[in-house]
Amino acid sequence: MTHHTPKTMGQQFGRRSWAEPWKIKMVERLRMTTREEREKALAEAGLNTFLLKSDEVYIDLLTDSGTSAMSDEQWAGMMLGDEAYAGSRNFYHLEEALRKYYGYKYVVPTHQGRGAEHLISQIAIKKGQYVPGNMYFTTTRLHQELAGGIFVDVILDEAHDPGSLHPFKGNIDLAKLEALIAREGAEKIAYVSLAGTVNMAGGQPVSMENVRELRALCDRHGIKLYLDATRMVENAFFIQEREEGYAKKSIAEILKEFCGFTDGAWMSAKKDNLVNIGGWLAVNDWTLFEELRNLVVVYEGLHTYGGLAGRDMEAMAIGIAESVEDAHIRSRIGQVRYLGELLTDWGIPIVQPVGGHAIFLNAREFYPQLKQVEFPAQTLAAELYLDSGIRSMERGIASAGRDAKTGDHYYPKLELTRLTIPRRVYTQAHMDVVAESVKAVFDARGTTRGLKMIYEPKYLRFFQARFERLAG
Ligand code: P61
Repeated sequence: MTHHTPKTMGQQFGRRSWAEPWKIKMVERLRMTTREEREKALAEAGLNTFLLKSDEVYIDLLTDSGTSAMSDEQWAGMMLGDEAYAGSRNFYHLEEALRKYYGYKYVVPTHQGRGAEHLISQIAIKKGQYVPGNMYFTTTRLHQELAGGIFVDVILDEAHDPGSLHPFKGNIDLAKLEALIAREGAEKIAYVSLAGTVNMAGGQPVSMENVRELRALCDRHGIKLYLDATRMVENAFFIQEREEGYAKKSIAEILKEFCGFTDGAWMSAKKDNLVNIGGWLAVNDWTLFEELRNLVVVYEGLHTYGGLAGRDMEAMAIGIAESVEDAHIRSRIGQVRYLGELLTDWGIPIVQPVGGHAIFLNAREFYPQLKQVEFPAQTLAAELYLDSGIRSMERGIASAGRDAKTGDHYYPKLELTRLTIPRRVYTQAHMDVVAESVKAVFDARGTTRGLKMIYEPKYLRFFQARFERLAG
């Protein structure tokens, strides 16, 4: 037997090891399944991972949304819920945290991100106006369209190329935006919809330079700039790491500086903010705030709870403070990167550079034998589940939906399967299991067949669609 020298992770990668800045106080047991059980479960779910029961899943990488582990302090905060209908003290804690860390003046809580998207879209978009943004997000674009807006993608071309190593693939292409304004006129632009990081591009960041220049451009034309701040703390990490002049600034400082260039933000607090439910809208303009807090009463609840319990707002206020700690965000993104490094080293096609919240497998390269209408990314999600019980999410043609005018599918350049990492939930050993399962599916890719959609809902079809395997 040859002698094997074990190596720590840091040694393998030529650096000192990092570890999570927390320890585990409570655990949730996982259920393992047999291949036969998974075959049956997947068939019942119409080969759609959204329709699986979570009891049928081993490692759940469907999403990082609402799936984070809260800290003991957040749980303690849940016991301090002030469930008054109006003026709950937890709302004021939340408002204070948002003012301190994001810097906006006025805050409206909502039940989750899309509640906030609905409100801002209804108020800030007039029918027929354009809403330029750095790549679409499913719910964001839908709410903009439901309000009569026309979404226009003005992200850098590099964002649509899974192989481009541009450090800020989330940036807006200012020339594309200028061209749109020149063509349509500034009054036809509702606002610029900026997301940091960009989920559908692979969790790719926006640079401080880009938002600074974007602000100046918007000011020149009198256009408002609103931010989807859902993963803006993760975005701040990439600025600290990659942008000149930011290495010594804290995540909290970077976050506040970035938000300072925008007129307001909406948030799915289920991501960065480390809670299981919640969202918010925050703006600097009093008149806009008055309209928002009036509309929130119609759709969510009074403006001091917005569809949330007092305890939810308390957990969010505490989660916001925890989320901007440098050690937290370094270990969070470090874990995602660890998985990415393994897969990259094994020659498995993923979106590069690795983003903040997930690894995005490039299903087009995985299955070159499949046409896009045969749902390569959905196929890959199904195969991964069958192999190991790992649940991932399709982010390709099924997610993109249909063009309302032509009725045809949108054909996104990116055909991806997302392995989304919940915050503070899984260990490095889980990442090893995931990596090995992806490799097993990759090794068997030659004989894999595609899918056809046999049931298609009208809105956000990917959530409830059903599929069948194409005959061989
Ligand atoms: C996700 F399959 N994201 O990534 P809400 N903005 C951004 C998000 O990532 C986001 C929302 C707004 C989810 C959940 C989800 O097609 C899907 O709190 C950048 O989910 O309402 C949510 O926030 C909306 C999964 C949403 C999907 C839509 O997993």
